[in-house]
Amino acid sequence: MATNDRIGSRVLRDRVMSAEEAAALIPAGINVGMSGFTGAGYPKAVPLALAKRILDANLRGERFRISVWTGASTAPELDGALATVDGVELRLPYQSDPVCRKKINAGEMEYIDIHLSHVGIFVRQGFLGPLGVALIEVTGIREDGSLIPSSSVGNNKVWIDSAEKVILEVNLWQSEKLEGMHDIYQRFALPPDRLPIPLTHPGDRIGTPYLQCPTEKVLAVVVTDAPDRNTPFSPPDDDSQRIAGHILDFLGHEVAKGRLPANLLPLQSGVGNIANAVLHGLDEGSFEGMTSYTEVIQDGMIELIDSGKLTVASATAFSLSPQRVEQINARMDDYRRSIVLRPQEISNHPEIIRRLGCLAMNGMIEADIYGNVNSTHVMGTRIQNGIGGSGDFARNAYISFFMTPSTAKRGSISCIVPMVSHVDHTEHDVHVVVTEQGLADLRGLSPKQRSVQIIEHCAHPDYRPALREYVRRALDVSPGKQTPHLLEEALGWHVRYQRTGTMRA
Ligand code: 0RQ
Repeated sequence: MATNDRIGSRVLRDRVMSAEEAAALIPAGINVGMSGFTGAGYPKAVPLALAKRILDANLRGERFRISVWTGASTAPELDGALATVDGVELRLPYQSDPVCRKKINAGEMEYIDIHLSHVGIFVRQGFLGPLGVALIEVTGIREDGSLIPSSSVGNNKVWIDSAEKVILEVNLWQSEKLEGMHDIYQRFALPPDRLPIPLTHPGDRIGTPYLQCPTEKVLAVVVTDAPDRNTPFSPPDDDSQRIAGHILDFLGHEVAKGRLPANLLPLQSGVGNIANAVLHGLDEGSFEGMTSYTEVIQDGMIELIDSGKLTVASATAFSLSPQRVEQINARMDDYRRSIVLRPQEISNHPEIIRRLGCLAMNGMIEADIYGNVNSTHVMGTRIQNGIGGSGDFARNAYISFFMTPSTAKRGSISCIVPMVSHVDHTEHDVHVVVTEQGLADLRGLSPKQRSVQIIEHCAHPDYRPALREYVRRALDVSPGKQTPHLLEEALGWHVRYQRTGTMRA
């Protein structure tokens, strides 16, 4: 593929330069909005060149840091490289990089963990300060200067609209057949001028396939040829398969009761082993004509499309294994009919999620006996990844599921606790808790009733006696009987783990 075939605009062809030359145009101290969502569509060359520049500055004894805003998580070439040279002052809205995590938890990097649907609004309203540079990976540039997005859309439209200057990476590795898969909604407005977003079915197209960027904003165009992160998926383990089994039984039960249509409602699925096991289970199950309105399209979604069980999938990014990427790239014309990639302002929009009635399925770190959920902090203080889109979906879902194995760290930690050590999703936003032990349907139950369901159906049998005993004594001595607690003991539950290595009362 010749570079010129991918850069139709003559004006922008004249701005092609090396990654090092482009990185030299990024001043220290600014906010940089980068493309990228779950390891797809992130810039591959300029962040590495910038990291090298920062390292050189460090060696000269100079401090050089920028703030990095993205769609969601990226990859070692971006987050890892910049964090390793201590080049990130502040990171938002989501990360899952081990080096970043270490720096954040050591107090060496500021991190703002934001609902993914809020980021665009915050930037457009000016809450986060000026955006100096947008650094965006695209599949190609058309003759008129409009941009063909790549394997994720994320916040790219917000960055391009809001940034003073734009640097583009044209990645020849991305399939040129991605053109036409995207739907970029163009009519965003701030209150009081907002209008309803006219999307009533996951497959609706309400925008245009291209990102618009004034050519005078573009400082540089860098040509790359490198793959997305694309981590291989391991086959679902036993716990994941059991969790998936409980969810499938529950969905069947809801259909039988007439509370869900036979083809279910649009599915939102987090990423990872459990989510993939659920999708795999749906592929083997009997539901037909399903749809998906979600953030990321992972392998399990593609399997469902291939088997004809999923008719359409809407997301903001791919998150695929290397084998699936090859398959998609070879049959892109087929997939373009059943996949729509949108800005995350639309994929995660509460108005649309509520209207469509999504079934939201997300992972968690721990849940408490009353149904509050911690998705982000290990032992209350150490960030793991971030809330991502789980809050956008859970709060507005038709049914919101939270899933985890009942224990962590080879059984020494119970993922069902008296009181979560950090709250991301409150008891009001959590409808169903699922572990390999079973499923607790919390809808329509009071806190005390919920505690029975969660302990008896979800907690590991080794921890049930301690949790039952906690509730019994809390009911006895707690000054309030609505949500009974023994506060010192509830907080001590996690502290005790640090002393004894096991999280039992
Ligand atoms: O630690 O890596 O040291 O072994 O936490 O846990 O079991 O690998 O779980 O990969 O499914 O992630 C909630 C983090 C689960 C994820 C979370 C330890 C455990 C391990 C990771 P090690 P696992 P998963 C849409 C929705 C928020 C974002 C979201 C997440 C590590 O699902 O980031 O939902 N969710 N996005 O050992 C102490 C406990 C623990 C514990 C697990 N109770 N106590 N440690 N761990 N439970 C997707 C997007 O937004 C893109």
